[in-house]
Amino acid sequence: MRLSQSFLPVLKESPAGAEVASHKLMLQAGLIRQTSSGIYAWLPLGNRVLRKIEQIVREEQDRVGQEILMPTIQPADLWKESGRYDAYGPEMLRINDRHGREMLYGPTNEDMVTALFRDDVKSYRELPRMLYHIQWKFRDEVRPRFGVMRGREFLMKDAYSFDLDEAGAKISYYRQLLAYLRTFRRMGIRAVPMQADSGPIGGKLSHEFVVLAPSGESEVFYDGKIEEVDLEREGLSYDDAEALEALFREATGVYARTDETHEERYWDAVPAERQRTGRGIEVGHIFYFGIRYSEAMGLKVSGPDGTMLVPHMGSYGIGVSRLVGAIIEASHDDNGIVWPEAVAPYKVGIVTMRADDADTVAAAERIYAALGEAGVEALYDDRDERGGVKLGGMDLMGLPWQVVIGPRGLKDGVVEVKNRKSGEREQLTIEDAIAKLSA
Ligand code: P5A
Repeated sequence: MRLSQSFLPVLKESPAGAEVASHKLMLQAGLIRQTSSGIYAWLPLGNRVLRKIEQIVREEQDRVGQEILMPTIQPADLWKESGRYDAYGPEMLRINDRHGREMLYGPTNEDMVTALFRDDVKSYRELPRMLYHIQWKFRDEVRPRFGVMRGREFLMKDAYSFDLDEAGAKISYYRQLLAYLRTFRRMGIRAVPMQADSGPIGGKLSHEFVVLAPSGESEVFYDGKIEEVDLEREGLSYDDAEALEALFREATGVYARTDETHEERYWDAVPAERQRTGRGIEVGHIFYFGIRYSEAMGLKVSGPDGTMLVPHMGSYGIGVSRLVGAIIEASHDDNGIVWPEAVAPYKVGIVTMRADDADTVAAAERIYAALGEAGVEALYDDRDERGGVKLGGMDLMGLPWQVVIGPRGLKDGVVEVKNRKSGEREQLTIEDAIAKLSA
């Protein structure tokens, strides 16, 4: 993409009113704009990151479940059936349609998915199942803040599992645990599973996935031993129930809690030299709540001997839009964002130091075309701007690689390739630069 043809409104000054680095950087680098309190429009750069995160989530969820798409608007009746319409409170955006029917903008989908499943599934042979979707949610948060990290409208991946009994439901829970650990690792971050409260979703087994960052909303307490646990278990099959349970025990057996569940008596048992405290951002949350919704909504299937069974369920959320902010919190420096390559909006930024020098422009065009042919996503700053301004913009946007082209280097037949994260610079011939960045 050529910057001269992009909608990429970069702010010169750090925006006022943003409290945390990610919110500031997302506004300054032109990823988002607020349209009302807690509601944001995603501009091209932000949208590309959001879609990359979404795609990683999708690929990992496809290994354990099937994708569906439920609507954002739901009938209130479903929530009355499950018995939580009144209990949910003012966080729910309630709407009346033109016929006066009560509707709502979904804050989550347990009720709807239970009804969908109930209407079509009749036999134990059709279980277990795992369904997920990636859809916008609305929660009228009392204090929307930190940009997309606590928004009112936000993109969530929510999965729902249906099993014949508690033992089966636990395996579904362990599968999602592993899928989550792999998902976050692919995005270049490490999220620690922490024991959680289940809140308005309900149930007795629940874990949050927390990315450590000083600006996080929750205080966290954990045993440093978790850093040594191999959480992603390469090669572990989702069909190996025993190994999944072993992973669950190891990953959740180490003390790791937020301020909501922290208990001094267990904390005191962690050796002092291993006690770690800090702050964290919740990027995912998983729940096992048994027959809470299936029983209330009349979901049952016939068992092998003809008796009726009430399926055990769980739900599993990932804050897709929150992750954009969380990744920035975990990966930025004084000059701007430092995107992990897997979620970067473009892999390479191309900068001409002198847009009025024909050789510089020719070299840049050649690199841009070659990268395009190799399928490498590049953002080419072809504007007639001062070189320094362009370099500052590139650092701010945080693309993993920069190719800087100017008359001085070209005289010696080289361009500069810079790694945004390490700051390392290499002088390479045009061909070598193309080869390196296409690898
Ligand atoms: C699990 C899936 C649920 O809603 N029902 C379906 C369960 N869980 S949750 O913890 O309430 O939300 C799941 C994840 O969504 C993100 N999230 C938010 N992101 C941005 N702004 C918000 N206001 C917001 N609220 C929740 C979090 O990442 C959370 O873990």
